[in-house]
Amino acid sequence: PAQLSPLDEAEAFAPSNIALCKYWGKRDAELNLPINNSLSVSLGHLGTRTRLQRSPDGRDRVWLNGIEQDSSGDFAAKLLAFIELFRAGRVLPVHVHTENNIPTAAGLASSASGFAALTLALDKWLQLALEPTVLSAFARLGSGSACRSLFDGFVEWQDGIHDDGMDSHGVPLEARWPGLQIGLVKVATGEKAVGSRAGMQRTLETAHLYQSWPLQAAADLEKLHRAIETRDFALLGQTAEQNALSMHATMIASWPPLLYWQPESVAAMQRVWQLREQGLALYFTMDAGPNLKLLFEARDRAAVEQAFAGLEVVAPFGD
Ligand code: 2P0
Repeated sequence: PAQLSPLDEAEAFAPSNIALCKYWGKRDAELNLPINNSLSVSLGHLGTRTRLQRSPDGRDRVWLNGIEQDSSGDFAAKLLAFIELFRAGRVLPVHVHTENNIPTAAGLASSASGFAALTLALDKWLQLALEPTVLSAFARLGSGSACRSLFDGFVEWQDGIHDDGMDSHGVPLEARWPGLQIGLVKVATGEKAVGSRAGMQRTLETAHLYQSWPLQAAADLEKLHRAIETRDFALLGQTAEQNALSMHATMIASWPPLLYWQPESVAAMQRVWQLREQGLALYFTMDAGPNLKLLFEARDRAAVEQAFAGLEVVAPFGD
């Protein structure tokens, strides 16, 4: 719109999300259009709160967890470039306050909840009142997985067919799963050597194995929908775990090789397999990093917490 009427201040929250069927590979790197549909679960109260304030000093400034960020640094630059999509050249300096309540020990990405919260805050601040799916498509431009963080519960990111990407956004599923638990196993924190963006590009360009990935993802997506509809936890867990390992197989088959695992990651996987052999309904998923995210149900929480000391547990649909 030609006329934007910013409020003095606006604030929004968006949850982090964990994919059960992963997004890995883009058909358009500029618009973050994916090769395959993905399906995630949002993490309830864990995520990002963003407050936008009409700048009292005429400058764009950015704070992260109360600490002002260098405006030419990566974090602020990426965020301000995204805001510029909404300002479209108009002079509307802004102060951005971003707070993550994701436990730093959890090894969770914050770019998904960050761009989703920023998109929601921009919509409020500029009084745009856009549709949720339109906001989801916009959030995708900041970070692909952010389009899934616009919604609670299970969310499918549909890849879409249009070149402009406006049909590539999250779609929330109606089904809920009370008692579904996610346990965050911290193996290592700190910056990873190769981020997701560069990692998926490398896989696409160098791993022949990647050719099978879209087939894997399509089959897994169908299984996940069936698992969610019929509350079949074993099917959900198996599918998520195999999907994550299939994605990692394509990473490992890249050149130079992309191995996000640490010895402790493998030890934790083996512990999960051992517990499963002993009858525990426990599965894991992993993203572009060394940490595991355990999947289990509320009735097994005590047993899982006993096996993994210091586990951070999230119940996306409540206990
Ligand atoms: C996912 N990941 O589905 C997958 C699994 C990482 C591994 O979405 O380049 O930060 O900003 O679109 O969204 C992380 O990728 O990448 C991600 P960009 P993004 O959760």
